[in-house]
Parts: sequence; C-alpha cells; structure tokens
Amino acid sequence: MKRRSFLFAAAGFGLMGSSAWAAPARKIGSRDVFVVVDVQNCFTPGGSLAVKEGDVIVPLINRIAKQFKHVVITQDWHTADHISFASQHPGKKPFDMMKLAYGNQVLWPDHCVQGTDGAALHKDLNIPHAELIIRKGYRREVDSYSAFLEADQKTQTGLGGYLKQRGLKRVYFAGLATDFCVGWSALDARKQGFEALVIEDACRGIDVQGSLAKAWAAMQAAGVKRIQSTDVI
Ligand code: VGL
Ligand code: ZN
Repeated sequence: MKRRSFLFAAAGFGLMGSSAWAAPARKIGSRDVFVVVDVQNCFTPGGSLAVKEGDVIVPLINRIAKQFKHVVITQDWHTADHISFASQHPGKKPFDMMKLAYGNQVLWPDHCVQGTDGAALHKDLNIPHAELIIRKGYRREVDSYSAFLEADQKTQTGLGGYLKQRGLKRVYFAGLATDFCVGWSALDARKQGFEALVIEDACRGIDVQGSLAKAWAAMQAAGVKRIQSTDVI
C-alpha cells in the first residue's frame, strides 16, 4: 500500500472505530456538573449587551443539559447603578476601560438589572432539572464575571463550596460570553481544584480588543479543556 492510501485507510478506521462504539467521547457521570452561564435577555439579540448569535446556542444548551444529572445556571444580576456601567462614569462610554479599586474594568452598557426583563433567563432556555441558580455581580461596587469569585479576587460567591460539598468534581461550561463570564468562571474552577471543560460551540463571545483569543490562551494555560458539543451528546 502506498503511504498516502495507508494514511487514508488509518483515518477511515479511526472514524469507524468511534462510530462503531456509538458512545459520546466523554461519559457524563454523577460527579459532573453542567454550568450554564448567563443565558439572559440582555446578552441575546435585542438585548442591551447582545452577543452575536447568543440565542443560537439555546437549543443546543437544552440538549446538552439533558445529558447531565447536575445542572447549575448563573445569572448576571446588577444593581441599577452598578459600577461596571459606563453610565455611572461621566465622560465614559460603553467598552471603554477604567481603573477601579480592584483593577481594570471594561465599562458596559447598562445590562441585567435586578428584577428587569433584561435580566431574566432567555425564554427558550428549558432546563427544569437545574438544581441551583446562582446570581452574581449584585454588589454595586464590585463586578463579577466569574461564577466563583468576584472581581476583587477575594469574595467567594459560594459556588465552589456548593460544588465541593455535593461531591461534584468536573465542571462543564456553556453560555455567554465565552471571553468574559464563561472564561473567567472556567479559570476560577481550575484555581479551586475542579476539572474544567468549555463546550466551545455552545458558547458565543463578545470579543472586544482581542478578548476572545486572550481568554482561550489563558484557559489553555490553566488546563481548561476546549471541547465541542459532539463530545458530550
Ligand atoms: C458578561 C460583560 C458584563 C458576561 C457580564 O456574562 O459575559 N459580560 N457582564
Ligand atoms: Zn455584567
């Protein structure tokens, strides 16, 4: 056999091998948890901080969630005068950077204000067996992209303790936005000793000033696994 056709045959065998087993690449078990990040009206088309195609991932997330016994949903949940809003800083506009007491902060359009329709979960998100909805960013003076740790890098949301107390070890992430709340959550999951996997095609990014590439680089360096929905369904 010529080298070329040998390689081709080997590739074909690889494909046959995986479909013959007809099992997802990763078996989801009782120590795994799916964290669905910020699938809220403000982050989907028509919302005040709309992420491109933010709504496209909703049916996929619903399907992925069915594979998991344990699902946690997060909700960005700001005061109306939140410090991360450009509107709170005269002369600043959305997507400007600003140095705050706890570090650099991107300034955002007003979004996900507590109790408003914009802060509600997307109407097509359908995960009735989700066990916990965790809210974050609810203190005026500190933002929280991460579902684990606020932007001061000190204040715990409690999610890490919750997962540990329930014996959950491996955390799969999907949702919005890849380069902010998903990425920061996955990084903090690693820091707190969890295995972390981001399901890339079940996320969408905002991508301001190269933030998407930076987020993937940071996640890779921290040992976050970048997987696809076909790996779990
Ligand atoms: C998010 C920016 C501001 C997110 C939240 O969910 O990724 N991004 N607040
Ligand atoms: Zn926010």
